[in-house]
Amino acid sequence: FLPDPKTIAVVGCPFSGGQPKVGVDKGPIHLVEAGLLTQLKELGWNVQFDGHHQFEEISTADDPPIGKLKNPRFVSRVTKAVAQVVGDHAKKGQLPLTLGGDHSLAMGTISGTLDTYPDACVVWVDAHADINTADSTDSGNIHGMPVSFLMGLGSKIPEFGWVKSALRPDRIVYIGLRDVDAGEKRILKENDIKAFSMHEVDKYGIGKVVEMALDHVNPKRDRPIHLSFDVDALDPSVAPSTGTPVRGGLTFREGHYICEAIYETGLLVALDLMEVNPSLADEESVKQTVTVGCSLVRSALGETLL
Ligand code: 6HN
Ligand code: MN
Ligand code: MN
Ligand code: MN
Repeated sequence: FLPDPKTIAVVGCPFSGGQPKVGVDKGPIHLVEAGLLTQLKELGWNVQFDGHHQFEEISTADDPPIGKLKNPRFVSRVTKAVAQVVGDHAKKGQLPLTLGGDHSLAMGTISGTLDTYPDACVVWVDAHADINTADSTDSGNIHGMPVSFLMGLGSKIPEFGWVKSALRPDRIVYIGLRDVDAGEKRILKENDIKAFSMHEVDKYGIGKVVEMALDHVNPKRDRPIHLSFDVDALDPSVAPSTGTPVRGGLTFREGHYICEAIYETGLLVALDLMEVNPSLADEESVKQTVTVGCSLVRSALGETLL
């Protein structure tokens, strides 16, 4: 889907409004400072980076909750801007690489992708399903809800009226789940959404799981793929610096295998790396998490082992 010369448009999103922990907004800065852009150039990509996006803050006083949703206006405004930026890059034939920031940003990135490629499918790699609705959420944190908003599930929030219900339930597949809220389990069942939890990763192995996942969302291997990778999909021993770590996650190799296998399809059109939080855990853990984040991105963009 991408014309030559192949160009990555890096969309740095220092944003944390979808969840309460400070620091996740520093994720993109650390990833870029660790040399990610140079590494991608070394893989043969043109890399375009116009600096990290600046989002005009809205003070909490001016952004009271709507129902249970926290920071709704701020999240809506930022994700809408991200949708525009990602969509613009994709329409130019570039591959948007969005560096988060918290996972509410995917409301923007996937909107941008679907606006450009209406038949795209999404591979969502995460410990969590991020499919709470405005009704089902316990935390009120919007990073736990982007998928339901993209599908138009739950009560409509006028503030998010710009989000089209463009994501079909059969066009997303999950890998790595292990902390899914009761309401989310119901939503997954009701909408017949395919998910490979850690149980299936253990049972079948990651190679088979990725094959089955792609068979579900992309049976003829002809649809563009958006990969949204939450670093908390990895086990906390591999990626400790993240806001909602859950034990029992993907190994270093399982995470990388997913990225490599998706690159191999030749169908990747957009990539998110989310939830790297350099303020959580000690310095060594931060370095480890940032380093693994960079290497996941490289694997998804063509780095091979041989
Ligand atoms: N993430 N299910 C929980 C919630 O608050 O709705 C956790 C969400 C985590 C979101 O990691 O991107
Ligand atoms: Mn840009
Ligand atoms: Mn997530
Ligand atoms: Mn997560």
